[in-house]
Amino acid sequence: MAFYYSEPSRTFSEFLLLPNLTSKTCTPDRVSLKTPLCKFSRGEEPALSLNIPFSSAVMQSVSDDNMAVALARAGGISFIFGSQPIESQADMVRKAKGYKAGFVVSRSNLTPEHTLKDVLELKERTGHSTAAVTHDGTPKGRLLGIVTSRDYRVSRDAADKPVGEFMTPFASLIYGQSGISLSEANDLIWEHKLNCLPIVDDNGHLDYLVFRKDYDAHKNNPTELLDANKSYIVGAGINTKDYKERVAALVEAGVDALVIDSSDGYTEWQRETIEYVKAHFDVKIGAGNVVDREGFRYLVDAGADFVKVGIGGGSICITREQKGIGRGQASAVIEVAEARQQYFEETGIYVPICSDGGIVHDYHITLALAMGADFVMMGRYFARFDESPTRKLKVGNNFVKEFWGEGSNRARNWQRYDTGGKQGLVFEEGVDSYVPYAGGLQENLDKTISKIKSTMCNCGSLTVEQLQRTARITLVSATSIVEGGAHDVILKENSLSGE
Ligand code: RVP
Repeated sequence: MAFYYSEPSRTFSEFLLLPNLTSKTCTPDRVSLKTPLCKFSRGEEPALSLNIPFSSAVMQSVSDDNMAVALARAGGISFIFGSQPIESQADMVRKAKGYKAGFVVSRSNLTPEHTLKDVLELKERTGHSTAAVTHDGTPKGRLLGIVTSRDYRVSRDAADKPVGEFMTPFASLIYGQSGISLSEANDLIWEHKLNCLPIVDDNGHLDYLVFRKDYDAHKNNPTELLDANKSYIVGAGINTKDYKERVAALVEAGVDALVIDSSDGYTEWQRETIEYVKAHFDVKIGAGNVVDREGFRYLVDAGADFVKVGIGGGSICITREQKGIGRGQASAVIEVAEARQQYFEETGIYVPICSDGGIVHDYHITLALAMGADFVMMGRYFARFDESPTRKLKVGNNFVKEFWGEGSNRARNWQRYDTGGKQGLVFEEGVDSYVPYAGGLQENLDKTISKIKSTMCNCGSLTVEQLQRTARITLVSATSIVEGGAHDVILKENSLSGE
């Protein structure tokens, strides 16, 4: 006979936190959001931790190299999408790992033969007011000069005036030699009152640009997530089909952590993949997704470094409607967290869990942590930002960004869903959609993080671990949810709503 759970499966919106005593020393500026990414033994430090409990989803419309850099700069991790050819995914990892905080590969480049018209078009297209002039117009070509808006007067100069005639030529440029440190570059910037310092190699080829504003940003990012070589920590998604070649290429590109990306991780294919990766490579590997203790235990026994939780809760996911499998995200996290605790008591090994999908409001993140998640993974949340890889469009009067599921026809990520056959996607498990455009990642994260820290203080917790241990959580009735929003008043325009 089938097994029936006595409790319905629940979502985050059905729960609230109760305050615990807040001591006078429990203030948001003292809260640490540091959290383990990979398993560790009692009394030891995890080999990899996050400085904020955020990861971005393994999705084409969310996590590329650009997102990886932006999120690692803030202290979290991106798992670069795996539904692309092995070489292009490895290239993205390489780019993100090669990105030296503060040193950027020039993204606006010209040759001396380009014209003022080209400069203006480039500026319009990219928003960059500094362009490098190289012999071949590539970011690593021989540096011939720099063009900024101080080099031309649109009202006076002819549109067809060649760049070579008005750029600041190499001979007059202050530049740094490849290999200098960020603080040496900064000294040059200050000494010579520059906005941008080109970094040039021994052959006169452009290596990087260092911008004054980026240096300030670097100083303002005390939580950035760096490896021992001061490169950003970068993750990548893999599947259970081409993992032998893919993992080799990703490890070679410098990836720090892998995750097997699948809608259902409780499978022998995942066990085989984990065992193979553990036997052949020195790299961390998470697995999932699961929604119960059996799934968790199976992946941990196979050797997973962390386990991802959630089936069917993603904003673009229609797995539950299409196939009738899944579980309310809160119930899934609660049960897997219990299994993790039991495993820890039995073995002394702590396996972090990641709540993946279904975060709608910022407070859902705090709830997920309180229920035992060590970090969350989000797609929709990050898709809204400038740093996501998709187009920003105007629909009606609003700006939106594109966002599509890995199980949609658009992504064609059949490895994520298939169950062993070679038939590909027969039906969709995800939709193609828009999300409201929300601006830059950092400013949005700052707001979300302030809310999490503030709630943690209400709960008397200065760390994620303390929140997990001491949180008191209550179910809410459908009618009391109404009580929680603004009610029985006439709202003025521009009143707070949303997130
Ligand atoms: P959300 O944050 O609610 O947008 O959810 C993102 C998660 O949804 C992903 O991390 C992944 O687990 C899941 N996903 C991605 N594509 C699809 C799909 O097409 N069904 N689901």
